[in-house]
Amino acid sequence: MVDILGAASGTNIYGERQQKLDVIANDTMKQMISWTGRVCVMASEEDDEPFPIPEEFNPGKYAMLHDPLDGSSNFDFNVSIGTIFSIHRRVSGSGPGTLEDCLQKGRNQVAAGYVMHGSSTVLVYTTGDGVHAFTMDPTIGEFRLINPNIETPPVGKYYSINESYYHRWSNGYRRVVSAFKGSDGVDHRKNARYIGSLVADFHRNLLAGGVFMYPADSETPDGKLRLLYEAAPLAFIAEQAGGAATDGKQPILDIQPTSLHQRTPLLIGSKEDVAYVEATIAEVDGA
Ligand code: FBP
Repeated sequence: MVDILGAASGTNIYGERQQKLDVIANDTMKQMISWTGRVCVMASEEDDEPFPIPEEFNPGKYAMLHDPLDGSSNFDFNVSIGTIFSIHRRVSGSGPGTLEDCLQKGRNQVAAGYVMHGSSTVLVYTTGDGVHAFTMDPTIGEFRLINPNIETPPVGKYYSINESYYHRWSNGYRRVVSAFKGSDGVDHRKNARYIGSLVADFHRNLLAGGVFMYPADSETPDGKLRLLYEAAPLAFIAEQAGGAATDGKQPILDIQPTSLHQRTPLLIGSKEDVAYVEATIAEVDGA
């Protein structure tokens, strides 16, 4: 427990100062998974390049992409954070995997999930057959099934967006957020919740219904969140739970990745709420 909080010495490919816990989590994921014979390559939000599994570890048939610890601005303050993973079947031949195995559309995922490190440790995953949640029972050190076949309400209670960026938003997003505050009467009114940890904000909306928005804006023209490590795995879960996930224009799962660390705007959650936001920004900002 000594000396694990605060910033590490390095920066990641985004120029962000890595937190010590980022590095510990990233190393732990690689140490625990790379030798299992199940994966051929691992790609992490914290590593510039993919990590091809060496021959002596019997590279397996899956490519694994992960955000070892999401919610870095909350690490030191005991706020819920998460670990996100996305699994694809390899497309390259045998042996150590390649970048090609990582740059696959989200629609090709065979599994995706996250672990939320909060008041309890919760694992949520899908393999394309519904979404299931488990809680870690520390008395036996095992995850117990608590919520099988999760379905997200089509219209949700919450909206989640960092409103301190209001001045950077398009008029479309300003219209949406004021509608959620009741500017057009009660029709779209919702309660505001923003933790600043994507996994925690997503998990609440997955269960209670709601919409999380991290749009492109004047300072982040491509949005902030990472397509392969954050948006695509959560989009697979959202769609499997009857929700939706888009970049404002197209489903996240249909975006063909062109680089390992590409960002995307993200609009995710209850199906009708995502549709309402998309329709409003198309009407106000133009298609
Ligand atoms: P990392 O912590 O993995 O870099 O993730 C990005 C993130 O922290 C998300 O968890 C969260 O939704 C978002 O950034 C918060 O960004 P902002 O502080 O701009 O609202």
